[in-house]
Amino acid sequence: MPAVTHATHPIEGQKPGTSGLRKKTPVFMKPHYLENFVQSIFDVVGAKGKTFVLGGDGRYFNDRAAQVILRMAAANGAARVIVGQGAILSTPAASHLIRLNRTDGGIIMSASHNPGGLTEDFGVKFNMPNGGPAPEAVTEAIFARTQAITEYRLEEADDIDLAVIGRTRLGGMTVDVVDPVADYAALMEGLFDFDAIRGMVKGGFRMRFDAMCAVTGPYAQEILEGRLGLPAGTVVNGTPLPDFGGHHPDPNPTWAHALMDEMMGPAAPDFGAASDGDGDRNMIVGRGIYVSPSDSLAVLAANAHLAPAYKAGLKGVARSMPTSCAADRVADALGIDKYETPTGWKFFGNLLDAGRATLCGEESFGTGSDHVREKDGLWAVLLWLNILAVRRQGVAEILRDHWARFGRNYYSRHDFEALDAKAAEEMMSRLKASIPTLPGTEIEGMAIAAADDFAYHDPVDGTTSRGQGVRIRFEDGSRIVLRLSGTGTEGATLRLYLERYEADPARHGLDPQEALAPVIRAAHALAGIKEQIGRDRPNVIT
Ligand code: VG1
Ligand code: CO
Repeated sequence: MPAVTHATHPIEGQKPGTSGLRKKTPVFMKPHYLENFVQSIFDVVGAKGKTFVLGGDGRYFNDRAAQVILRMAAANGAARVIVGQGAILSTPAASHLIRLNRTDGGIIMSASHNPGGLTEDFGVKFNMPNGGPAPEAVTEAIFARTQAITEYRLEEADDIDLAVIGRTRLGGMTVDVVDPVADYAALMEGLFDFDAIRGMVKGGFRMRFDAMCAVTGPYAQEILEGRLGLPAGTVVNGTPLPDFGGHHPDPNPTWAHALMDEMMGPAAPDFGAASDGDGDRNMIVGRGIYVSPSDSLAVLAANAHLAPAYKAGLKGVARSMPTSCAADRVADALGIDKYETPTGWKFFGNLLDAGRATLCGEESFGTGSDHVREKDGLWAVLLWLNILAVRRQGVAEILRDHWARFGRNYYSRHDFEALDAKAAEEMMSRLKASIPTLPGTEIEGMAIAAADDFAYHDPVDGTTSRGQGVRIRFEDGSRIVLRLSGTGTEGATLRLYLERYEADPARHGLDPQEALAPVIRAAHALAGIKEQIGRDRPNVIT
């Protein structure tokens, strides 16, 4: 059957954001839309004779998009595509398969934590041969290509049966349909002390894992219930659904409220966790205590040596700029390198490849290590379980010990969603213009020590990424960060990040919003949020 060349024309706005291209599903389903973006990827990275990995989080249109991408890969001369059964692969599992099979990269179909369905979101991103998201230079080149494209190639062929594991052919290309879970589960078993965790489970340890009807269900069932012996029913919402059961698959206290209610209630198990649409995020909750992602990164960094894979210690710890400085305190205490990168996992890739960082994390419920090149939700859960099993303590005890030793970085993120994009951009421009006048001034009784628009100089490849968010540091060490989201699909989203350090253990039990009240007031006054975007309250607080 022939490969056919179709004429096309550039489509507005196919610019990849923080992680790939995300749009409303009907936009992706428009004639030529998916095809243009995928052809642009192949035009930039080259397809002839290459091997790619393909999979997605199972959301609406995932199965159709997979068939189109396979036919395009074949028509562009790819030698082989490894695809997860049912076109399913979690983002970290895709990253692992790309590395394990030494492939030329992979295409992941996901809009991550954004809801799925015909009226919700879809997304596509390209990952490099190292398993990590394409760096800015590559996504810029892909975008430029979408603006100049005139044709795409598609193999005329029937659908491949992706429900059946095994090898088939599509035109001149080999298609290997693989078990999406097996290799990933084996990787996890090699990193952690499963015997110690099994022992803890035998001793009565109980947990709840909320897969939010998204991609991690099958992974969590196999690993937690299958290999670690946790009782059936430990994993809830474990079947991936095209609309995620109507859930917003974002593991935070707002969207995972059923899990939060259980963990704060009288019948709470020892440990609770949730993951997002594509399985790269995690939320950690102890009995009666929520662990902020920034604290989770710091605790994992301080205790990682208790797991077999990290027993030699960490080379360094990297965090995204808006993530709290709690991990920096651990790095300083351990005498290891620390890095501050822009938002988005793609910026960790070079540090991981160069062996300069072992652990990475973002405030947005993302943690990971050099075992893959993506953040990894289940990995974080398993590292926590390994630590709990070795320390024989509960989450609350571990967290309080951590704060007593390092101090507590009170932290919160306030999101203002679906804003008028122009108003939000104007607010940011005004704020940026005021940066030089800020140091040395006072706002709401707080003295500003420094302010900038964050620019990152990659220490490995020497590139610079500018305009990554406004940082304001106060004399008392408190911090405010403001940036616009790069993953939203409706208007603009303002993210306001707030942080305050507290050394005194007597003051470690405050409610974060109370502890941060002066910083919140200063942020609103400084940016003129109410006046500029017409909101005085965030929609989501994490
Ligand atoms: C958000 C988070 C960022 C994360 C990104 C992708 O980006 O803030 O930390 O890397 O989502 O996560 P933004 O630009 O909306 O702030 V996921 O789970 O979509 O792969
Ligand atoms: Co995600």
